[in-house]
Amino acid sequence: MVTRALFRAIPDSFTRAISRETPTEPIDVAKARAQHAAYRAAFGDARQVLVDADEACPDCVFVEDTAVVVGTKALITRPGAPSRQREPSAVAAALAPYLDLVTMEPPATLDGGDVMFANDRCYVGKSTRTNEAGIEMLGRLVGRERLVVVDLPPSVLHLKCVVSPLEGDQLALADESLSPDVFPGFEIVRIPVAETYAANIVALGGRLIVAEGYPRTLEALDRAGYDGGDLCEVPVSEVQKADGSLTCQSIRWS
Ligand code: CIR
Repeated sequence: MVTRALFRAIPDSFTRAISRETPTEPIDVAKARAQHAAYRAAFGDARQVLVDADEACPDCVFVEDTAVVVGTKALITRPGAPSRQREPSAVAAALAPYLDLVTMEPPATLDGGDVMFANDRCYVGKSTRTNEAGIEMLGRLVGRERLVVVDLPPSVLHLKCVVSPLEGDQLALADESLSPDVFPGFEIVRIPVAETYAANIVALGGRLIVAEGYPRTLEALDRAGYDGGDLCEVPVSEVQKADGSLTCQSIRWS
């Protein structure tokens, strides 16, 4: 159950956010802010913490990468992209009234987008952003016996770009990304490869926030037991231009 969520406002400098491919259309910051407001509205009753934007941090809206909540603690990360390593300090200050902070030190790097809690396990992607030392530090916090390390190909930015937890023991997994064998004991909801982007879903305890414009994903979720009333579609065109999606725009805890 998500009862609190932290978000960060979008700076004007968002037009310079990291992107692996130059978007065909530049980012429209006003539209990005309207889409961010729609995303926040989808959290309904959750108590929201909003951190100010920082113009020196074009990617600061992607707060998920800066902290991982583990019970009553928050691991303040050291993001793998050097241009993002100034982001966590303001997030840490905003989380401090609610959670005990543990701060990651160099040479560790870890992006929260590589961390997925599902049932009693903690999956972590070893990626271009998350290194061995970062995984080691996460393991100390969550307990090594719970940790499952997943090697990601360089084409996958973060673990949760291709898999995300739904309700109970269900996972949404993009076809042709990772083997379902990596996730024994879970019911896999298959997301068609053409809609891989939509495998990133926020589960809020009964309701799902999904990316707008992915009809076959909605069909897959319908077959898995989610009807229209359980789903909240939000627009994502502008964060998508910066390789962002849904989970990355919030830090959620209860
Ligand atoms: C980056 O490349 O770091 C950002 N432009 C996008 C980060 C998205 N984060 C996530 O999916 N967890």
